[in-house]
Amino acid sequence: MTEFAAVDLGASSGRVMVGRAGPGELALTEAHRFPNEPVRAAGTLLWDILSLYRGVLDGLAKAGPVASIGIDSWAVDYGLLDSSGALLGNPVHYRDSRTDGVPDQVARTLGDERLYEVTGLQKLPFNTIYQLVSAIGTPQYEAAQQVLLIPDLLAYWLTGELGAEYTNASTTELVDVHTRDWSLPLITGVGLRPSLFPPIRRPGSVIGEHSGTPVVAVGSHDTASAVVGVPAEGERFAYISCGTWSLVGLELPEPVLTEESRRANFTNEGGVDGTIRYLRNVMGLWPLQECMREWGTTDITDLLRGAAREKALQSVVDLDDPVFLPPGDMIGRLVRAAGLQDPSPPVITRCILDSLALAQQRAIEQAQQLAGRDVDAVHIVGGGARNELLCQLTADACGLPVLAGPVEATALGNILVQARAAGVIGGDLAALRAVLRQTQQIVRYEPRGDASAWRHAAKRIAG
Ligand code: LFR
Repeated sequence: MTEFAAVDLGASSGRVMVGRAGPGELALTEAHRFPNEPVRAAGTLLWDILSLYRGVLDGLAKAGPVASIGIDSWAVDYGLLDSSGALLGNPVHYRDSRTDGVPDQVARTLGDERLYEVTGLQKLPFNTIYQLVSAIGTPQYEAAQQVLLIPDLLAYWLTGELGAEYTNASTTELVDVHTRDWSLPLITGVGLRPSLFPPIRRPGSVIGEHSGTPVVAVGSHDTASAVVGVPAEGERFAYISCGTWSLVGLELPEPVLTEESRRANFTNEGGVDGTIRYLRNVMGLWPLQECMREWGTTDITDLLRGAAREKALQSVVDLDDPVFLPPGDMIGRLVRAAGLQDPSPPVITRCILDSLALAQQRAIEQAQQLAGRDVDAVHIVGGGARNELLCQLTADACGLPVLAGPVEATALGNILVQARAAGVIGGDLAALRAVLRQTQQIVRYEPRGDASAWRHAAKRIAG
């Protein structure tokens, strides 16, 4: 068995995991976990990137000797480097409000239809394109020589090598989904400098070395690694990578770029091995995390027990509403949107979970229609796979079996791509997923009752 280190940075914590892999074998242990606490300074919400890098270095030291290192994180955010390679300020958090109004401004220049034709990306206010356009004219932007997405920035600090890993670059809304490379017409069309963007690198390629250990490009977008980590058999499956976000969709060989798909705001993000991650961002567990922060509790078990005792579908909200995107006063926003009379923690938790199951069901149904592919099962991976109530409600809402696990799909996807690059495990994505099915615990939830109550609830929201 060979050991690999996966650096996995999430919105609320970072981890360095050690994966042991061999033919038919795959096991993970956590070497180090550290908090990821954004900081608001002078009115801007920032990532504390040096504290994250400190966590990565400490974690790699604790992990000990490994065959290689792979890094993944959330998407879209970046650091700017000056001509000496120094970082120009802290990366800004995608939930910061600096892009307010920018998507409409860019749409007026380029047109949303053209943007979708070229990139296939869903329009999210925080896509890199909008963040960069909002930075044009600032001293930082004017001094910048390179833009590096978060995992590429960390890889640069570890190895001294510049590059842009493809799956994550695909989330910028500046990559052409046809050529799978930077779109120069779009970059210049919005007034950005093409020289800012380093060459694209593919998952599985060697980036460089850190203290003699190879650093290997993986699906550096955490969701791309999570999709590798979905233990599905065949093609007829939907996945939900459920954590702070729920990324809900299908794996396809080609993008879907129809007008209906654009209107439904489905994205065609780049996956490992040239696949397309056809999905939509659903608000995920973020609203619950924010409420828990306001309630001052970290005990989700107790909340879920209370929520399970509440009557189903009493109040639902449209979790796709961008009103829930920024941090702060989440309870107030939910109470107002749902018209809750009794905003106790169990009632609010149940409202969030019912609404999330409903939003997930809607995305799965739409993805099937838009892509013309039916599914037989829904895989839930990531932290949400631990949430039994959410898994059951999702099965009920979809009228399909839910297969929950692994919780650590992202780190496992990261390790699998490294293990394959090292020649320790062979094969295509199907072969990698077969290893997951042999080695990881997966829990099956059958749908209960008929889904009509869910359809009525969906109408309540739409109406
Ligand atoms: C999940 C994720 C999503 C992306 C969001 C913001 O962690 O990477 O895929 O849309 O974070 O980057």
